[in-house]
Amino acid sequence: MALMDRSLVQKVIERLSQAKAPALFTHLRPDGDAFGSLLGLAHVLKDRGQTPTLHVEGSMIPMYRFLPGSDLVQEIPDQFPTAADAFVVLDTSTRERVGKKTVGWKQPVDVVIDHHVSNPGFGSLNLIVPEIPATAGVLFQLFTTAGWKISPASATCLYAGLSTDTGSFRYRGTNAQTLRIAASLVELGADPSEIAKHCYLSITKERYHLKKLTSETLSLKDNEKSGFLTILPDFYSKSGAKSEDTEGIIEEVTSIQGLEVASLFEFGSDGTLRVSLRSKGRVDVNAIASPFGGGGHRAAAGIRFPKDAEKNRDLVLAAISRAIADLKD
Ligand SMILES: [Mn+2]
Repeated sequence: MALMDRSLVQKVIERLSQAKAPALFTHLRPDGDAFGSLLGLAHVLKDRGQTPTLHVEGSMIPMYRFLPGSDLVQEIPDQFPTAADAFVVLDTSTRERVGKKTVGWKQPVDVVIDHHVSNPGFGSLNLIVPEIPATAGVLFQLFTTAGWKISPASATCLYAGLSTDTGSFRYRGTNAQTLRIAASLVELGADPSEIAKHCYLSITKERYHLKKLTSETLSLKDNEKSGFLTILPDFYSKSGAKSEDTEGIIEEVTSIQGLEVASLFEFGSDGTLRVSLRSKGRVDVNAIASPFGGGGHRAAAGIRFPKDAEKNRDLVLAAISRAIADLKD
């Protein structure tokens, strides 16, 4: 518990306890930690007699429907829900990433719970713990401190979040404490092999096809220390895949021997560009993303550009080249 400010944790516990009907949100293009944290918190609050509502831009992703309570997840409403008495945001590094519809809301964010080092703290209470590699892990520590019961359903959701955000406990940041949290969640009812089956061994053939098309675009540069992939707008019509199917494609490039940085450039049909960056750990990709208004972690970061896709792709590639040139072997 040394990692978390005790008085802040106490305030978060009090604020969450006070709410009869907290509205829980996470980031757009949600991943395993986003859904796992959202549902993990929802189960605990429901077990305490509260009635949380759960909101995600674009609603539930099929891959994560195995998570207990996934039918509770709703599309984000046009306005902040009138019956809600707390605005809680999980695993989301900026206010904008809560979702397009929410950006104009006057309702202030009450509680932010996150692990992104780049999070500026956009709530009244901000429990941001970069030392824990997943928001699900931050929630576990919070529940333990509060003495709140973690049901098998909640443990399953939190374990899924912790497992996916650490790349199955492989990424830098995974430490003894991470594994202790995982062990506790297993004791509380999470089934590692069952969760892994859903998170890692269940891709659709459309996703496989998108991955194949994207893999063929691989370009190695910087003396084969960096590599990038490109997704063109027509890859979706060719493969039948959806935008969430890009998750994980970049990891395979990162695994190439000798490679330090992998990037993926997704060109939208509307001129936008979405960039994903991954590092084996020597290069800080959060530092590459930040000057462009992006962010994330040392080993994984992202950037979004509303226009000038090709120009911005070249600028990011140049920044990667400079970061690699700065490495001392
Ligand atoms: Mn996360």
